[in-house]
Amino acid sequence: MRIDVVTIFPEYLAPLDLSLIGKARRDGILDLHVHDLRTWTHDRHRTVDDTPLGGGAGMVMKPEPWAEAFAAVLSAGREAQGADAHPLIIFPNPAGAPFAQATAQDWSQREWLVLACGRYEGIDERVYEHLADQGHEVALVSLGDYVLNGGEVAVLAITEAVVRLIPGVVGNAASLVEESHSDGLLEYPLYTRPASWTDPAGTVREAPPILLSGDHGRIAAWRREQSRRRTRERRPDLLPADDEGPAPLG
Ligand code: 6GU
Repeated sequence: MRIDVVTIFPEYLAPLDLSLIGKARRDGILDLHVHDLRTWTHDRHRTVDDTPLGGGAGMVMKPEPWAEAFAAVLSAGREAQGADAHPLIIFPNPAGAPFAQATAQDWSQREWLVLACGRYEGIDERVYEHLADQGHEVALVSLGDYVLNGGEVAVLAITEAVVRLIPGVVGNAASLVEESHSDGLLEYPLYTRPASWTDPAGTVREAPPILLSGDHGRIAAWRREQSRRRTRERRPDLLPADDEGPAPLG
């Protein structure tokens, strides 16, 4: 997969050299290119923003540097990926559609993503219109209902969520099947040795005995019930409206 990131803070993306994403790059699974938007400015101050037309607080990103950036990045990408390569152009934006595990699954199968980091109040709306007119697929996505200062942190999150789903990036493919959100529920509680642990306050804490029983059928049933209970408590919005909850006693 090729990923291009356009930002005014290229240093913000330095963590993409680390850990699993860094390894995917070194292994040739991920071809990541980070670009400084100011490359495509032409004034002494390398200006990328201006005041909002119509008035109001804050600053808006000017369309010209973005249009030049996309022309250059898309042309270099086509050079590398082949003339018929089609990028998905992604704008992290608090006003976007929710980014979820299903989005990550979908995007992990694309050959080319272009992630464009807005800052300030946002990017001039005509940039999106221009890209759509050029026939490009454009997506605006949000990480959740809160506001970040720019798209960089969202790009770190989106890149990690997507790249770890590419075959060969996470060593044990089975761990991708069992984790939270992969089946629409939160993951069950996890335990490791020692089965009996005395915490620093002196309390003896036993792991659930069923996990030591060796009965894989009963363990799977227990985990499913734990997943459902945890999801009902923490994220009832994820459950079907008709979910019954635990059967009443007696
Ligand atoms: Cl994707 N961008 C920004 N700027 N703020 C956000 C966000 C994205 N998701 C939640 N807040």
